[in-house]
Amino acid sequence: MKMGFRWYGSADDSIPLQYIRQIPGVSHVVGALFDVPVGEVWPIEKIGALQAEIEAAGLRFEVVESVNVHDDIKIGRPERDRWIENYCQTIRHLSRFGIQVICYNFMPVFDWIRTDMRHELADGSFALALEAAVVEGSAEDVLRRVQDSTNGYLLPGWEPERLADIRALLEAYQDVDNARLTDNFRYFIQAIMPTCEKYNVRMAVHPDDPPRALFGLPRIVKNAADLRVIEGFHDSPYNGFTLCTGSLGENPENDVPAILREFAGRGKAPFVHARNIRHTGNGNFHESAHLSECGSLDMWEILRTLHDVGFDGYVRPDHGRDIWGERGRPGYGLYDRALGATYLNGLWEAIRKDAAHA
Ligand SMILES: [Mn+2]
Repeated sequence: MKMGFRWYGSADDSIPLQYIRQIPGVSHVVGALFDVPVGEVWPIEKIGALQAEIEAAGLRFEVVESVNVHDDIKIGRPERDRWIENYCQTIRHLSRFGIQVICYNFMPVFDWIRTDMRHELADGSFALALEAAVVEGSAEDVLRRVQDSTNGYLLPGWEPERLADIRALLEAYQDVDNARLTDNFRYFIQAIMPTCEKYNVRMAVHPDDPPRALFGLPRIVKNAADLRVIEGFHDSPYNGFTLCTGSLGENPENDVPAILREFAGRGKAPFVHARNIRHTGNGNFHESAHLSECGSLDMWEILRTLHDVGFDGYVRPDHGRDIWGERGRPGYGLYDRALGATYLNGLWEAIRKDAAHA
C-alpha cells in the first residue's frame, strides 16, 4: 500500500508540500493540472514542472486525479473522436513521467454532489453532508448551494465556465439514458485502451458520488453490477477502478468490503480512496472522521480485505473535516486528512504484522 495525499498545486492549495512531507507514512502526492481546460492536451512542460516540484519536496507523483472526460465523449457527439485523441495524447505525455494511474469519472454534468459543505458535527467540527430531500429539487439550486460555499476555492469538477449554462448542459444530456451513456463509456474505453496498454498507464474510474441517479441524469458507476459491466468493456488491468469507500458506502446496499474483495482481488483496483461516512436516515449522510467508530463503515475490515487480496496499489485518505479552526478547501483541509492517513497507516501496520505472525 502506497499512501498518497491529494494536492491542488501551489497556486490553489492552502497546504505547502512540506507539510504533506511531514505526515508520517505519506510518500505520494495525488495531483493534476487544474488550469488545463477539460478536453485539452496536458502539456509536457507543465506535467514535468509539477512532478519536479513534488519531487523537490521529497514526495512522488505517480497518480493523477483527475483527467476529466469531455462532455462530448459522455454525450456521444461526433466531436468526441477529437477529444479522445487529445485524451490519448495526455496519456502519452503522462507516461513520460512514470505516471502509473489516472483517476477519472464518467458522471454527467456534476462531478460529485453535497448539499451542505459545512455541516457542523457534535464535536464542533465541520464536514460535507448530503440531505436527500434537497437533491430532489432543481439542479440549479443545488449548483448555487455548492458554488456559494466553496470558501473561495475552485472545486474540481465544478468549473464555472463549464457550468455557466447549466440548463444547456442538462438539455444536452436529455437523450442520454443509462444505456446510451454506457455505450459512450464503452466507446471511450475501447478507444483509449491500446494507448494505455502501450504506455503502461492504468485507468481507474471513480464511482458516482452519490451512487444514484439525480436530476434525471443517467448514472452508471454505482455498484458492483455496474463495475462488472465496465470491466466487460475491456478486460484488462488497465481498465480499472478507483474504489472510493465513501462514495460506494453512501448507498447502504453496497457491501464495500465485498466490492473491494471482488475487484481488488482481480487486480482491477490500482487506487483506493479510503474514507468514512455516517448514514443519518432517510438517505441522508455526512462525512466523518476516518475511524470506524466515527462512521458507518468498518475501516479495519476494509483494509483487512485489501491486505487479504494482496493489494499493493495507491491509497489516499479522502475528504477530511475542518477541525482545530482550519478553514480549508471544503473536504481538503490538512489536519483531518493527516489524522486519516495516520490512522489508515496504523491499521495497515497492525494487519500486516498480525498476518505475518499468524
Ligand atoms: Mn473519492
